[in-house]
Amino acid sequence: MAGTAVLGMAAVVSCQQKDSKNGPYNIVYIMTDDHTAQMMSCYDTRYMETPNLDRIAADGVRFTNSFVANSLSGPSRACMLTGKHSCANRFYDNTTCVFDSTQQTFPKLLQQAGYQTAVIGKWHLESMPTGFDYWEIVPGQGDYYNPDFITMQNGTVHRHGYITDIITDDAIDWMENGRDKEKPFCLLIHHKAIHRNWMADTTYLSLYEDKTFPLPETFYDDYAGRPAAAAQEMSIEKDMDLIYDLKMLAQGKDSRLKRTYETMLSRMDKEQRAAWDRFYNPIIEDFIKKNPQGKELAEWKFQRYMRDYMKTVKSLDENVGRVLDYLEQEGLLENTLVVYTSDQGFYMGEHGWFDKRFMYEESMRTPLIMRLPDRFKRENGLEADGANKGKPRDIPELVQNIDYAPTFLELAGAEIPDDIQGESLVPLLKGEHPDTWRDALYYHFYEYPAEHMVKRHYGIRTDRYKLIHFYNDIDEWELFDLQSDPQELHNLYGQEGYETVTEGLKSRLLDLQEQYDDPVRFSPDRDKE
Ligand code: SGN
Ligand code: CA
Repeated sequence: MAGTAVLGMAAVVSCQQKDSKNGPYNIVYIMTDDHTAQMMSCYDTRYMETPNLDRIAADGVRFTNSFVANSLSGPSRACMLTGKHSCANRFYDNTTCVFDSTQQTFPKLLQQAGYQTAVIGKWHLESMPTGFDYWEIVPGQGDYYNPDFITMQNGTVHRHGYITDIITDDAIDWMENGRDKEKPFCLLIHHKAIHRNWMADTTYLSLYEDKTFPLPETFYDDYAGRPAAAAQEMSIEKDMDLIYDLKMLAQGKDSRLKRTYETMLSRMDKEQRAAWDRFYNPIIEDFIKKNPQGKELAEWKFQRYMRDYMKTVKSLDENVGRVLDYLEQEGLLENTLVVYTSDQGFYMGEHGWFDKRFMYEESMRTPLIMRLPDRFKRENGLEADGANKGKPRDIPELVQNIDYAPTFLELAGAEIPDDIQGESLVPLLKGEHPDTWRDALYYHFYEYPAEHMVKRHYGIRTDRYKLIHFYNDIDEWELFDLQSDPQELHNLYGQEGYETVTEGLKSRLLDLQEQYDDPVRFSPDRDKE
């Protein structure tokens, strides 16, 4: 220990040479699972405060029209890594696909450009990560309590604690001790939270219990004119499991997912389990006493769902705060882009649902906020004046998760290969609004038949309209005017007066299917018959 002071001095000196403030930008990309914009106060103030996420937006930008290409974990991650739609990266669904890890991804291209790359947390692509100098991932969906991690040597290590804390600890540890500080870095922090079944850290179990949330206006949607919406199995009322999802272990009836929940509980140590039971047991007793039925039960489930989800977000927000504090303390904010997004959006009771998958707004949308490097802001004349300080700058253009890869490559000064289908967001980050920016987004969801029974569909979303085609064991079109019907309740397809709009959208849809080379296309001729 005697040499610590001397070593400390040396570290200060060499630190000044390292982590160059003028070199290529670092990227810290934080992606959560199933965290929807409704549950972030920088997007929506109705439900909960997320002060640390709001810090990211306040020092940067908030994309107000950010979407995914295929609203499901693995596919979304594959789109993000490759900058390509599912049809091009060939990871269509969570259940049958294995990511071809030999294909081009942005981490590999960043490595070639001299970056150190790392991914920590949920991976969910079946094959092992490639293109990373360091990785540690959770198997499959991972566990909230005392999770296992697969490490680079393919060994499984068991860790004690709550997953959101552990992922953050390891991410900070890699930035501090694991990386080569002479090189720019790109760190992907992939949280398991807020994925089902929303198991909160015991520290936060008591939060939000005094709150009662208004039911979303569409909670009792009857799905009239939308048969695919009617066929789903993701209803809070019918499909949300009392034991597994809402933790009512001994409420009398058994359930399909009881065993899964018990396995999760069995991972807890004595103290964690005691805190868990202390909190949930009185709620179980009260539930048994009240024995709600029908609408009362549906609404009881909604309230519990909201609370558990929010508690899980709370840990996430706190841990994002820790990452921001670390970057600030180390002087890294000068030269580091911090991105926060989710693998897709989520239903918080809208249409009566939980889960995602559909091309309808709540799940196709995904939050996207970025804290811009201080140097980037200075160099692009983006420093907020007094009045705007602390407020995010909104970017309204239509953006999609295939855009992240080219954005990071451009920021790194690397070339963007021609086969990347996304567009770099850098011009938008600089405050430009190019006339040539895309006017429509393409979407394609494949995982059917499968859990939640959301039928296969593809579609197009413009600023104003959405046209969806459900196919496979159904052949149904839906058209929504998002301006007059933002909740997507009134299917206008085939209605008088919408012929021209429909024709135009179909033709643009076909253009997009050609542009992205999607072999699944509708036949315009057959459809005219
Ligand atoms: C699990 C969940 C589903 C969820 C999928 C996909 N069921 O299978 O509710 O839709 O993951 O989610 S569970 O009983 O295992 O919790 S994704 O975000 O990974 O795509
Ligand atoms: Ca997800």
